[in-house]
Amino acid sequence: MQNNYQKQYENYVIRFEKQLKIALANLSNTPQYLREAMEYAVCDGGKRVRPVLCYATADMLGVQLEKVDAFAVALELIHSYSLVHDDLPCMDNDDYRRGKLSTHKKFGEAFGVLAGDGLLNFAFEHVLSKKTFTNEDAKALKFLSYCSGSSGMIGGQTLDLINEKSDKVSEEVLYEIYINKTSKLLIAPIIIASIFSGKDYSDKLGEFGLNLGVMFQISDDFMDAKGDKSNIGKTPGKDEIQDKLTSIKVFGFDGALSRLQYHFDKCLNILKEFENNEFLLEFTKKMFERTK
Ligand code: GRG
Repeated sequence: MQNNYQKQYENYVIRFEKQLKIALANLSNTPQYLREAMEYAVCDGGKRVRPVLCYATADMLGVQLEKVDAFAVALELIHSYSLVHDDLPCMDNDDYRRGKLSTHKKFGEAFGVLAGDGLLNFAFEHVLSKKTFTNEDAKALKFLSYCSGSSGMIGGQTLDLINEKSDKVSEEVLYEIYINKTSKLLIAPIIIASIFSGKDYSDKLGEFGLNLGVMFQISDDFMDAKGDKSNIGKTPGKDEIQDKLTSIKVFGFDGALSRLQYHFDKCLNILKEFENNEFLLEFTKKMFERTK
């Protein structure tokens, strides 16, 4: 499975990069400097986890990949915008992202803001430009707006900022932050793909995405604590230096590790209820193992 998995992951990424290139070629009337900043932020870097999740879920459920191509692109555009804004001095203030200078460091702060704004808007323009726009597309786009907006990722980032200086943050609040800031944009690709299957898998797959997202964020906390710049692509150890709100801070090292295991087990149990689950099982294992 190992080699098949890697090959399949690469195939999804190749497909995604092709779709991204086509999409970006349609960016019209965008000032050259802004366009360069947007392309810098979204091209050449990142694991492409959200597009891969979207394609893999589509494959698992027998959905034609063509149907989700535009969403795979939109998801990565939105994710990339969130990283650009997260790196700004008024947010996390990071000079490096994806192994290179963060967008505002390269293009200036104002253009970091504008490149993020441009990517976000272009994500919706791109999906709305699908040649045939079906009811499923509308439903999927509505879900994407919900997951990335103030009831999802932006809301989660808000709660994170509000609580980050607090001495004592409850388990409930930390989970609310992680579910919104991280899980929602991982639930989105899974549910979007499932919308095109014609069947309602939202309960089970929503639960899978939620647990995957929390697991992903806890493992990200471990990687910040233990990683080096070459493998995480950004400045390591910042969470502790900046006294950030993380699972390690709230639960301690062992507590965070046991929660990681708990969410991993939950993911596997849900996936086992599906046929053709091999890729997603391996994907989940890889996410879990990257912590070690
Ligand atoms: C600024 C609106 C706004 C939101 C920011 C995404 C985010 C919310 C903050 C970034 C910091 C962070 C820890 C986010 C949680 C999600 C996460 C682990 C992002 C990193 O995603 P990867 O690992 O990154 O998929 P690559 O670079 O591989 O795409």
